[in-house]
Amino acid sequence: MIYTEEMRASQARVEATRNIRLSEELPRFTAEEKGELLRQYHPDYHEEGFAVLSVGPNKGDKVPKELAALLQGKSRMDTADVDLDHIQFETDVLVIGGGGAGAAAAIEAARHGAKVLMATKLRMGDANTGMAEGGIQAADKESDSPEAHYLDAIGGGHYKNKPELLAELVLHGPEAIQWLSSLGVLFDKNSDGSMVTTHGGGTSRKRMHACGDYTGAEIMRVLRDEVRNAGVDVVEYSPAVELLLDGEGKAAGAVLYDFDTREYHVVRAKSVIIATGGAGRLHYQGFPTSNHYGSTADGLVMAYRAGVPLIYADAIQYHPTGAAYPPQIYGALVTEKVRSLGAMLVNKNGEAFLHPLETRDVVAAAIIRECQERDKGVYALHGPAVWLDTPMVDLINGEGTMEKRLPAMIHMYEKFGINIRKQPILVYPTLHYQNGGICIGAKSKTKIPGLYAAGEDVGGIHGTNRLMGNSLLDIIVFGRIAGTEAAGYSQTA
Ligand code: MEZ
Repeated sequence: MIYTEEMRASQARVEATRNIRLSEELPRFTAEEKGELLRQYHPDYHEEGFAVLSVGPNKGDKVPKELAALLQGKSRMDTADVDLDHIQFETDVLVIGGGGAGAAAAIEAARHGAKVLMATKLRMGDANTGMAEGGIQAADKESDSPEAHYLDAIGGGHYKNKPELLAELVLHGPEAIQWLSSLGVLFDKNSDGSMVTTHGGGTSRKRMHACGDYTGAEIMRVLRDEVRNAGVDVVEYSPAVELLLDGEGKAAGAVLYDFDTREYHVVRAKSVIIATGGAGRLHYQGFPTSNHYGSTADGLVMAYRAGVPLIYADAIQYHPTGAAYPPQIYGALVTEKVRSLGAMLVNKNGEAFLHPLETRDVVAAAIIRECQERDKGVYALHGPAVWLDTPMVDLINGEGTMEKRLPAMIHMYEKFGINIRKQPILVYPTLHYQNGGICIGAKSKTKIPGLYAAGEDVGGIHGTNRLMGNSLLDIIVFGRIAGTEAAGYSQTA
């Protein structure tokens, strides 16, 4: 590993001052300080990064300028090349997107007797779902409750969450874990057979259920098989480029673009579910991203063009700990679970500067602040950084904890000669999640009859700041609801 002299000296200081423990003693932020921190340092608040929409259902809304360009741009299909009378596929339910939400929706729609076609931009499973590491939240114990889950999430979301959506999310939490387990997801268990649960940022109870630090990959593995078992037809490398509405303004299908043949295909469907994920690969404000290559706001754009309002499109989540070094993994996710297990965020002088399990927006803002203050941050080739003191996980929880709980993290760094059990790592916020998105009601319905949406492309569930593990939960809860509802609608259409 090539360290600069400054990084080497800083790491030595971090190691020499490893006497801090995760405790209430650490700086916490009051509500006013949080607001101040956000206004001063959080990139969401760099006003120049946003454009004001002048057309469409949400006239006057602010959106990142990269997204505004897509929303206001031309259709991604050349209408002269599409013969709408030439229908290649006919189905009851069309699911657009092959991540966790799309898969859950397709499985449930098929189980309710619908003929289902899934169209994916890349391969089924190439999605942010597979990249979510640390866990899925669900309040399923006596010491916890959906009410506590609700309060944590609404506080974390700055009280902007749509109550009916959040209630749906937390009430279905335990059922979602049972459903995934019944399909074969191997959650971590204690020796007595109970689930291992941990804290995440902003959670008052231990309710994070995990499969090591590859929770999303394990969930996606199982869902991918189940989609096939359920008899869903899957068309890969065929992104939807435009929705089709009938003469009464109801959902009627979509136009797909086949990456292999470069032809357009018309799909006629009785109901349509948008589950295309987020927008991280638009690299808002030049940030690195933890997102997969397909996250380019496709669903937001299609829904908006069809007349569906978006909500909180300017609320973007920067995960506090993206890898800042080595450059080959710049922006890759360093799971919040590392902090849940006790690792501290430390500046170059070995000082801990906040409680590491504050909500994500606050932690990200505090890291940016630390890096902006002279002599506190470290410079790590591509930009500023602070240290995440990973060896503390084994120091606090015992030798072997990292091996057991963070195998994917160990592996990611091992490839570059970095042993995270022995050396702290450099981190900086990375563009992680689209908090806002398509407006839906509690049954995943959009304002267009027959059009449903689920997953990261939906807004309102998490307000303007999501808590860790609530996204893996929402893709299952709202994916399943969308599938059930769309199947029911298709039988009446
Ligand atoms: O919900 C997430 O974004 C998540 C589980 C991320 C992580 O840090 O592991």
